[in-house]
Amino acid sequence: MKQADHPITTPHRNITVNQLGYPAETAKAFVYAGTGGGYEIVDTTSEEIAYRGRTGPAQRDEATGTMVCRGDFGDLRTPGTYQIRLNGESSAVFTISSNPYADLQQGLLKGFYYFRCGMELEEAFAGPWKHHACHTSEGIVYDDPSLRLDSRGGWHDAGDYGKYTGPGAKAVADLLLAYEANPQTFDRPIPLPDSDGQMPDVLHECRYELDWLFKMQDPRSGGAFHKLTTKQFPALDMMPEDDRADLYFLPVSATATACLAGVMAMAARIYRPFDDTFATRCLQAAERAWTWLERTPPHPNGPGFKNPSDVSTGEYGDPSDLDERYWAAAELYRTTGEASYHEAFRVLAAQPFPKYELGWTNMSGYGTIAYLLSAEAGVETDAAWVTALRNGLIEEADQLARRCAEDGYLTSLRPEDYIWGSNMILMNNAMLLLIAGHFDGGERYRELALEHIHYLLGRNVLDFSYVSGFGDRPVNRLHHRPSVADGVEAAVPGLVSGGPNRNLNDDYMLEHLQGQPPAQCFADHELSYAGNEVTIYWNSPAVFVVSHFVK
Ligand code: G3I
Ligand code: 9MR
Ligand code: ZN
Repeated sequence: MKQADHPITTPHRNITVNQLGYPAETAKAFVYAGTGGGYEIVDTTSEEIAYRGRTGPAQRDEATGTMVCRGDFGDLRTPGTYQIRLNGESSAVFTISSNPYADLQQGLLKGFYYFRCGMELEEAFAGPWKHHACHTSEGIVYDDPSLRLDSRGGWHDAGDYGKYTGPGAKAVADLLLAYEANPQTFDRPIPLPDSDGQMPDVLHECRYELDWLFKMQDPRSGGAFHKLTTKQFPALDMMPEDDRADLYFLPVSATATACLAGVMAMAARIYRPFDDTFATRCLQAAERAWTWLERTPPHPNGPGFKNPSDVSTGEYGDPSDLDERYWAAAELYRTTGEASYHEAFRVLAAQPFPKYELGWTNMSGYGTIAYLLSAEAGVETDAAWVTALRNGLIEEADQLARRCAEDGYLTSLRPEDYIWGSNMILMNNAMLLLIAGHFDGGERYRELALEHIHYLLGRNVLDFSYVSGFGDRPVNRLHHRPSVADGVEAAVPGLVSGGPNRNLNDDYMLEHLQGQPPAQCFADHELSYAGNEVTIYWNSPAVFVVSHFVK
């Protein structure tokens, strides 16, 4: 494998910082895996000492299994380039500036362009990561092989080339919410081949996925096919255009159908000012999916979608469809104001399932957000439900805040949260904190959300920036087929790695990481799909979070 010859050359450091730097007017801290003491922060331009401080006391940190201490240097606000020195050790060189994450936001969004399927990625936009059009053939309908349908477009899910309805809906929902929350931060063109100077690029990018999601609606029933994939994963070193095995539309599932309804109803609202025809088409798709759901009894306890025995690509099984239905009802109500959706929402809200989750297994948080935003927008809502959901949201955020105070690296991840895709949990939690902050009006949650960005960009025990191409020690050997196969030394940039996974769910981890503490169960290696893969729905909450800190 070509990247094996190019291991990361920057050595691991014990003094860890956000490798991209810190916004000037915020709290700033580094974390040191060691016992600490007096430190200096050197201005690397003048070589003069800009700041002196002492770390706090060292404490044992459960998730990382190390003694850690923290140095707070929020008072240092002068824009510049700095390095921390402590006990003869040095940190990465980082900046303090007014707007340190503008390129990161653009890069994370550009990541979606690199996931695009069905079109050539031209050098003008893709640089060395260009490739030919892939997966352009019709897909075979699994439960009626005589039926073949247009399947082209959308984003690859991850390091594999499958395309899955639910995960796609989560990714679009995060990006659309990011745009709704901070539209001005999306003014700068990426640019994309579809940039037109009218509609922001984030909406062009989402439209690429939405255009594909239309194709996932079964023309026979209005339900949504669960996924579109080959029967098996292709080899790890295969470029997308060389993956020519038959593509199958796997059977309709309720979770996929509800996700399609939710995201289409959302899109109908957001695209309305830019493209009336497209918005109407989105709404029709959402309504048709909802009609399918009305005909189909919910399954609160499974079974949900199961791979047929001859299919081994991602299953994305989900025992309950109540949360996806809840999301769909909330979005349809927010967009149309029709009483029947409100009633459906209330019935679902009364069911005992968590209401604040943002993962593909539980999309309830999107429903809660939609309902609370409806109230804010003046759509008629139930005061009792608004109060209960708002209070519940704040309670969740308070719980996350308490965990941040207990963690050596200042995040809300508990030792048990370091599982497959822990960086999604990290970013989802930060997202929840920001949304709670929106409804609560305080600054505290926002500050905690920023600590999660610092972890993602290098202030973690492994001193990794978990975003390819960003920071001075980024992950580079991703489990991402194009990055493995394209012969380019640098991985496709702007992709969020899954992160540490204490369950060691792949052979590479089992062989190399036995006995490691949860937050150290990670290797930057392409064979480690349970730690170092990338997905659209790990990138998307990062876009949401980072957008809050871009000017
Ligand atoms: O829900 C349980 C939780 O209750 C339990 O405490 C925890 C502890 O182990 O596990 C949780 O389940 C995990 C589940 O994800 C939910 O997040 C499983 O352990 C874990 O194995 C499972 O991993 C998923 C993986 O597929 C395998 O099914 C990842 O989330 C999911 O992101 C990943 O998705 C793959 C696609 O199938 C194919 N494409 C690539 C993509 C990313 O790797
Ligand atoms: O590449 C696959 C990745 O996208 C999935 O997340 C992962 C788990 O389903 O599986 C990967 O494929 C591996 C397969 O499961 C086992 N044989 C090796 C494959 C990687 O080349
Ligand atoms: Zn493709």
